[in-house]
Order: sequence, then C-alpha cells, then structure tokens
Amino acid sequence: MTEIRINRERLWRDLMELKEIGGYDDEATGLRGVRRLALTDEDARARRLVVSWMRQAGLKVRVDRIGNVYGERAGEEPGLPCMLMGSHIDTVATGGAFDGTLGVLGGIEVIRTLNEAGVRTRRPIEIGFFTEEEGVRFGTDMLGSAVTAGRLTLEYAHNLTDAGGATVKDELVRIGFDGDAPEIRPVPHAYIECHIEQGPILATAGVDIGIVTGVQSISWQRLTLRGEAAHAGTTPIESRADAGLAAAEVIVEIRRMCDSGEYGQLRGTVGDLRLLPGQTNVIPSEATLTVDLRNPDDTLMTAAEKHLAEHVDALSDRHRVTAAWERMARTAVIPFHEGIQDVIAETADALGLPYVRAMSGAGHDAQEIAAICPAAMVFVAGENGGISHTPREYSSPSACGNGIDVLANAILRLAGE
Ligand code: HGY
Ligand code: MN
Ligand code: MN
Ligand code: MN
Repeated sequence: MTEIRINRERLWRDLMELKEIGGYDDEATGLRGVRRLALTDEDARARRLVVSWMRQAGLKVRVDRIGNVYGERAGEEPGLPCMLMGSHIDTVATGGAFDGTLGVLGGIEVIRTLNEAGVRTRRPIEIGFFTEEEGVRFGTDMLGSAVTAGRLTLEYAHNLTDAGGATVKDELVRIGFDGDAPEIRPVPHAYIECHIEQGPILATAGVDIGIVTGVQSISWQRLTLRGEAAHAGTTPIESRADAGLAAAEVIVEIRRMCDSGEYGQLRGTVGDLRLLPGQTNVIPSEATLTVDLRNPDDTLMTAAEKHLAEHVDALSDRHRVTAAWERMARTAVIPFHEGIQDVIAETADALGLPYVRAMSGAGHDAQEIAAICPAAMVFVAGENGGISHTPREYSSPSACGNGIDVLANAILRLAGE
C-alpha cells in the first residue's frame, strides 16, 4: 500500500492560527503562551474555529451533552463502527501550541488528505475533541472523555463548578456547546490519539515517534489544613498552630517519598498552594494545597497515598492543625491495546520512521476511550527536553508532520478492516 502524506504546511498554519486564540505574552519565558481554559470565551472561539475547519473538510459535525465535538466522514458501509481519532483543544493556564491541538488539527488534516486523494474507506472516520481534558478549571481531568466512557456520570460532570461557582452545565449553555447528541456513542471500531509526548523520552532516544504502551496512574487530591491565625510578632513559636508550616512539611515529605524509591517511580507535585489570611504579620490559619501524584505502578500509588495520609495525620497533631482531604481524580494504570500499537508500529516502519515504545507520563483522553474500544496513541517528540504545560512547549513542523503521517496511515488501514 502506498503511504499517504499529509499537507504539513497547512497543518502548521492551523496550529499557529489556533495558538493565537487565548494567546498571551508570557513574562516568565518571553514567549507567546496559550491560555484557553475549558468552556471560557477563548475556548468557545477556538471550538467555533475548529468546527468551521471540520465543516470545510466536509465532516458532519455533532455536539454531545458534555460538549464533546465530533466530525464524521462517511464510509462506504455506514453501519460499521467508525474509526475514531481525537484529543483536546483546551489548555492549562500557561499552555503551549501543541498539547492536544496536534491530535485534533492533525486529525482534520488526515480527513482533508483523504478527500484530496479521493480515498474512500469501508468504515466511517471521526475526529473529535473532548471537553476539559486538562481539568484545571473544573477540577478533574479527562472530563469529557470520562463521561463518554462512563467513568463519570453526565450529571456529576454537569454539576462540577469552577472557582467562581459556575457549573460545567452553565458554561456549556453560555458558550452554546450544550449539545444534544448522546455522549454514550456507538462503540468505535478503534481509537488512535496523536499527542506530543510532553517529556524527554523520545528526544533522548533521538526519534520523532513514540508508540504509547499505556498511561500511568493519576491521583489528584486537595488538602486543607486549618490552624489558628495569630500575631506574627507576639506569638511564641511553641504555641503556634501554623497551617503554612504544616503545608510546607507536606510538600517536603512528598519530595522525600519520590526520592526514596520506596514508591517506585512516584512523581509528586503540589501545583497550587494558598495561605489564608495571606498577610505578612498573621500566622496562616489555613493552607489549601493540591496534591498531584503519578505512578506507573498501581499498588505503589495506593501505598503512597496511604503513607501520605498517615503522615498528614501525624504532623497535624504535632502542629495542632486539622486536615481535610478532598478527592479530585483517581485513575489506574491503563495499558493500550497491543494490536493497535502494532498497527501504529508497522505504519511507522512503512514510513521509514524510527520509534520507541513508551508509557505516557501524562494523562490523555485515550486512557478513557480505552475502556470502550481498542485504543492506543502516537507520540510526537518535543524540543527543549519535551517540556510542556509552558510556552516553551515546542515540536518541530517535521516531527508534527511525521506524527500525523503515522496517524493518517494507521487510520486508513483500520478504516478498511
Ligand atoms: O494532567 C495531565 O496529565 C493531562 O495533561 N491532563
Ligand atoms: Mn494533552
Ligand atoms: Mn496537558
Ligand atoms: Mn491528552
């Protein structure tokens, strides 16, 4: 089979155009970043632009009740389960131009390339984007794909609120993406997501392409420590109930756990730490911190969560603070379908593209869709050590083009099965 090649200039043009919706000048890096949180006005503008590109590519567009958007290209046998591609276009607050968007705009480019080549496929092909993959606005990641896969209920998802109290449902209505298509869809034949690796593995191996073997487990919790506000000058050290000090000890313990090796390749991050009342001369009465743990081993992840809870109990006694945990997200290690991985690997071989197999350090929509059909991912190497969730995120036009060429040919093969 002669391999198809996508139009790399057109893909790059789209990536750079979409990047400017929510684009901002990032002081820390001096670069253009992207701030396009889920269901904000910026996300709404981006959604409308991507829908227009889907329609220009001849796709039939539908929006489901959690705001996931799908564009369908008809197959010769319409009753057959579709080949599904997808990812996300929402970003974190300090995002780059490629996280999620490469898989969505790349999927649209695959459709255009098939159209231009006059290629018909047995199966319908769909390209979709899922709501709130990042989880940074409404507090739990892979929201739209988790509802599609049935891990979260539509009602639970609709009622999630952001820091200002707006619900997912309110915001879907406000931006006009409260669709009526059923989110529990006909089961796809298979799903492939192309996504930047967001880490150093491919760059270290000197290859553009990764075949993703699975996704590590994710644990998101919010911990609130409550002590007592008091005067910073007059209160003796030994009689303080300092929530800020207790929080600092939690952060140091998380790093010690990661360094210890007792919990395997545990990665722990406290990304958000807020102290109240937040005044120079008042001992913090309250500390709220988010705890993001990742582990490629489920058993060690559970052990890490258990140890941390026990450690917090002990230190809260010592500091005379109370501790309250709130669960935000918890996903297990998800292996990807080996058969689909092999189709991707054979496709990369046919294109003459070297690759490595790697587990994903980041969470992805693919891990949710893997619960309903065979799913796997194609990784694309990033520069600057693959750094991501920062405006320094960058993948070259050739790496992006190679990744979407692999996606195109793997999809073409599976849509003909
Ligand atoms: O958190 C993650 O791993 C993904 O970027 N949402
Ligand atoms: Mn992503
Ligand atoms: Mn991300
Ligand atoms: Mn993802």
